[in-house]
Amino acid sequence: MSLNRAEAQADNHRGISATRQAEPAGRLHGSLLAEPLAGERAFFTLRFGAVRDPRQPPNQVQIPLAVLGAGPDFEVWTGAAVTRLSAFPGGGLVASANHLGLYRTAVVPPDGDVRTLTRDIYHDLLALQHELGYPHLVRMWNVVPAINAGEGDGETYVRFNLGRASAFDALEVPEVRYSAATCVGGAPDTPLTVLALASRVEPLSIENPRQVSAYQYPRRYGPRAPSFARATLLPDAGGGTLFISGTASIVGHESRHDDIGPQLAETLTNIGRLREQALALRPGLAAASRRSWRVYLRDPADLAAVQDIVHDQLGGPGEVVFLHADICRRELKVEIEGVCEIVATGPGDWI
Ligand code: 3EB
Repeated sequence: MSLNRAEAQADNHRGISATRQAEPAGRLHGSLLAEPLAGERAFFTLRFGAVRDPRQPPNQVQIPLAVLGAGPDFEVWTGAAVTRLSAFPGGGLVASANHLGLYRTAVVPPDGDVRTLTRDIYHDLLALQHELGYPHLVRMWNVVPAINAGEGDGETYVRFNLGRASAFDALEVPEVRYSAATCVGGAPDTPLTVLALASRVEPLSIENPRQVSAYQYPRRYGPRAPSFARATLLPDAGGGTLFISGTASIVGHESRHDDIGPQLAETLTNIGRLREQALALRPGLAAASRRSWRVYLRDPADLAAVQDIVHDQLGGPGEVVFLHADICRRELKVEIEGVCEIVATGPGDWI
C-alpha cells in the first residue's frame, strides 16, 4: 500500500519548476467549462463515467459515476502553474505554489475489508500531503463501491467511516480541521476512489446551524461518525473559494422526507443556510458569479423532477452536472455539492 516516493522525487526534477518564481499564487477554481477561461491553466481534470483509457496523466482522475442528461463528462480545475506532477501506483498528484491535488483508487477485493482499505488509502494520501508541505486539507471526494450494502455496523458506509476516522486519528487531525467532503456510492465493480485537495493556506471551516456537525452524529449511524466539515472557505487576497460539502435532506442529524421533491427543497434550504454562514464570516463578503454544482441522483428517473428547479435555484446548464450515484444513507435520493467564488469588499484585512 505504500507510495512510490522515489518516483515522486524524480518527477520533481523535470524542469516544471522553472517558472515557479514568476507565477502568482493564483486562485484555484473548480469549473465545468470544457476549456479553461482565457489566461487560466488547467490544474486538475475529473472525468466522469466508465474508464476509457487506463493510462491517464497524474492530474486526471476517473470518477466512476455516469453523467445524467446532456452536459460535459469532465470537469476542469484551473489554478496557478503546475510545479510538480507525479504518478504513483494507483494514483497521482499535481502541485502548484499553494495547492496540491492528489488521488488514489483501489479495487476492493471480493473478500476485502473496506475499513482497512480506506484507512490505508487515507493514511498514504495524508502522509504524502504533509510530506510535500501542503498541511491543510480543503476538500475531499470519496466514491465507495456498493456503499449501501450490508446491514447495521456491517454496512459499507459505516465501515468506510471507521477506516477514515482511524487514519485521521493516527495523524492526530482534530475534528475542527476536517475538510469539506462528499461520499457517494459507485457500482459494486468500480474502484474505491479518494480525491483530495490540500493547500498551504489554512481554510476556514463552516458548519450548518440547521444540522448537527457530521462528526457529532449519534451512535445509531455507526461506531465512528463521518469525518467532514459542512463547508470550507479557502481564502485568497480577493476573497476566496467556498467548497460546499455534499448536502442532503438532513435536519439535525435525521433524514427528512421520502419523496424527491421535498428532499430537493430541504437540500436547497441547507445549501442556502451554509452560504449565509460563509458570507457572515465577516462584513463585505459577497458571492461572485462563478460557481459550479454537482447533483448526485440515486435514481436517474428523478432527473426530470429536479433539473428545472436546480437550474432555477443554483445555476444554468453550464454550471451544473448531474451524476448517477448512490447516496450514503439508503433513504436519501439526492445530494448536492458546490464550489462558489467569494469576493471580499470594503475596508479591513481579509487574510
Ligand atoms: C450527510 O450530511 C450526508 O461521509 O464524507 C455528505 C457529505 C454525506 C460527505 C461523507 C457524507 C459525507 O451526512 C452524507
